[in-house]
Amino acid sequence: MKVFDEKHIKNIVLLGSPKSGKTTLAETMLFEAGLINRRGTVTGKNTVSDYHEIEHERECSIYSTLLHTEWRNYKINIIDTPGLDDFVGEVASSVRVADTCVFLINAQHGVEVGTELIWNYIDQFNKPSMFVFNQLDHPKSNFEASLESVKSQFGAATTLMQYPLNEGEGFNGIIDLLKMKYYKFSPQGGKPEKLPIPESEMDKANKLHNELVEKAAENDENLMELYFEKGTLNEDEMKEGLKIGMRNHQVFPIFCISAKNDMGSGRMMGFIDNVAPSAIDIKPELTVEGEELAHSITGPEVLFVYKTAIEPNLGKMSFFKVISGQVKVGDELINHQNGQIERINQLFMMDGHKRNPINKLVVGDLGGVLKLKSTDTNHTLCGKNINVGVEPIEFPEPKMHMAIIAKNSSDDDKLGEVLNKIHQEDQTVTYEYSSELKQLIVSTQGELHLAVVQWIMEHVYKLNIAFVKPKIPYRETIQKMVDTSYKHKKQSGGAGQFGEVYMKVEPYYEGMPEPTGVNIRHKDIIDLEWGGKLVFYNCIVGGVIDARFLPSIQKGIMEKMEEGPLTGSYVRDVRVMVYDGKMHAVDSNDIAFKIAGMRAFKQAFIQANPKILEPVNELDVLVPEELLGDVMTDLQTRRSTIMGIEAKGQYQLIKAKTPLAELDRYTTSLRSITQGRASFKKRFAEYAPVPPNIQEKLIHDYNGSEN
Ligand SMILES: Nc1nc2c(ncn2[C@@H]2O[C@H](COP(=O)(O)OP(=O)(O)O)[C@@H](O)[C@H]2O)c(=O)[nH]1
Ligand SMILES: [Mg+2]
Repeated sequence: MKVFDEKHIKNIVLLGSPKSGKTTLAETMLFEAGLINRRGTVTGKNTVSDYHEIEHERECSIYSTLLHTEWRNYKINIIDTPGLDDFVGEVASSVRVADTCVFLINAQHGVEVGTELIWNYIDQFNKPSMFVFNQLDHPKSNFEASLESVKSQFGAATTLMQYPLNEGEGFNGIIDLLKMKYYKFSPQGGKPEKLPIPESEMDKANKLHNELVEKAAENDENLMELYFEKGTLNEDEMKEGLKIGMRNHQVFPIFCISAKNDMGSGRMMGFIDNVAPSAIDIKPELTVEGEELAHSITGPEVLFVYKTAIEPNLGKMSFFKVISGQVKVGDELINHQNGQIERINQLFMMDGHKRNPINKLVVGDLGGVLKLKSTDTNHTLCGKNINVGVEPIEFPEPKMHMAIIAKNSSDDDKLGEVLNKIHQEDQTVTYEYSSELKQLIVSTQGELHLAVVQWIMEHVYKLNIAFVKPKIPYRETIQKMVDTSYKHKKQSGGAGQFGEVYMKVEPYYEGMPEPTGVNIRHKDIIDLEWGGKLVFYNCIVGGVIDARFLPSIQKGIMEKMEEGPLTGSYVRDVRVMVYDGKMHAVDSNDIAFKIAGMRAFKQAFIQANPKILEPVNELDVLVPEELLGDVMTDLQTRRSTIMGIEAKGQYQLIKAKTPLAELDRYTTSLRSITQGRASFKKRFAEYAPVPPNIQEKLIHDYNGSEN
């Protein structure tokens, strides 16, 4: 395999809504370059990019795939991504290592669902970007309307480079505004004829060409001067201006193609070769140490692992970008995160599942390496004389949580191990054992993502599993003060037990005054692991209970607080004053006082108007204006309190507080109410009392389950 030098490597990522044609375009780009001699199709389950069995089953991309093509002495690395927002983790990692984002717009629909979500990742890094209008051959293609939607969403930086001729079923032409040529395709597509622009298009083409010249001049003072002098710019000068504009995230060029009919991708690749920035043209990489690391061939050797795949029968494949220097077979590198030494036994250029061995890769290039022992996604590998960590990829927060159970209990132990492997491959799948809920909780981006996890567990790891709704971590507390006492006395056989306590139990709140009417001897403030406090006062007068028994009483209370009297949930925010009692010279001991403390507390708690509290989340729901009503109605059925609504461009931002118990499958239902046009964020806000009818039901269910 040929080694390309750093000036001749371009890294692009294909982004866009599902079914816009990313995978088809990737296939076409390989075919155009002669790297494959037959084009596969997504439905034919034979594309280079969608090679996983689950992708064949679902006929869509689920994983990001690294491929490459070669166009006029340049190597273009292509990362094809899934469009569904359940798999946005793959977008996050791919955008991170790409140098140009190629955003596909389905010309049938214009800007679609989930676009903002993807765009946020581009914007975050100000990545050079271009738009490609695909499916111009489709009978429903509407270039003008799609263009309008792109302009209104992405603003003045969108820059028309081409427009289509004979859009729709007879699509066969592109007017190129940079070259001022008419590209005419035969019905089979492929290499077009380059013709003069037809007379009938001249006015329009001239006008748009002039706009393009201005756009190219805008980004650089010298070009601006040149433009004022000459009244125009030549092609090279325009390319220079566009390149600067792209690098500064101020020009988003627009191209026209039909990926399916193999029309226009060659011209687009030519532009990527000549104008799109390569890794060495873009800003230095930031390290976690806060330093800049230049993308330089003579710099120290630094690799950044952006993706990990665990292939059955093959082992772990790590995908990396050469951030600086060059990597060769046989190199020994140090993992910045854990100090382990990794040897590069083989290096690959990747085309889907096809591995092309290569001896070295230079700065900017993307590649794969097999069987690294201690290296995961987001790790940095460093050569001698340097030890830096590249700023990690920030993966999105999980949106959906489910408890996982093995159908066969002998598989219980394997669950964690397999989930760990799945997490290595996809960091947006997380899992955690909740000792509170006594459930293993798996978190994903949505229902489809969860279905993929289930598929992998069953098909790859042969584990039969089910997902069930996680329990809600309720809390219990009280609402009034109760004064109570309990005598624990046991005299059957042997040594007896005796302990008697008097206590006041009341709700605790931050900043409340010290209790009155008691004699405070000692105060303990306990920050409970599960939130809230227990404040415990020893108010014993005249030594009626030995000080050494007070910790036992407190322990008894704590034990009850760990398993609340109403539903077995944790108790929080109570204050207890132990102010009287009795002990027995022989029969009193720690256990007796622990039991007395526990029972007195339980008795008081039940009389103190106890309340079940539920976790409430703060929701930010971003929704297109016309769907506001539907989303609000749905939120209201979920017992939400609407805190406010703000306008955000064409969107409305609803801020609400919603009980966690009501957020079951919210991702899915919001998607179906809005056809995926809304997004949301949630975070824990507070614990709040549940309504009386729900309290009754919870207590009833708990008592039922106890019997
Ligand atoms: N008419 C037409 N269909 C296309 C074009 N590109 C892709 N498609 C079809 O759109 C569907 C989705 O394509 P795919 O490449 O899987 O889209 P992706 O989800 O963006 O990767 C497939 O059935 C393709 O055949 C195109 O240029 N024109
Ligand atoms: Mg795809």
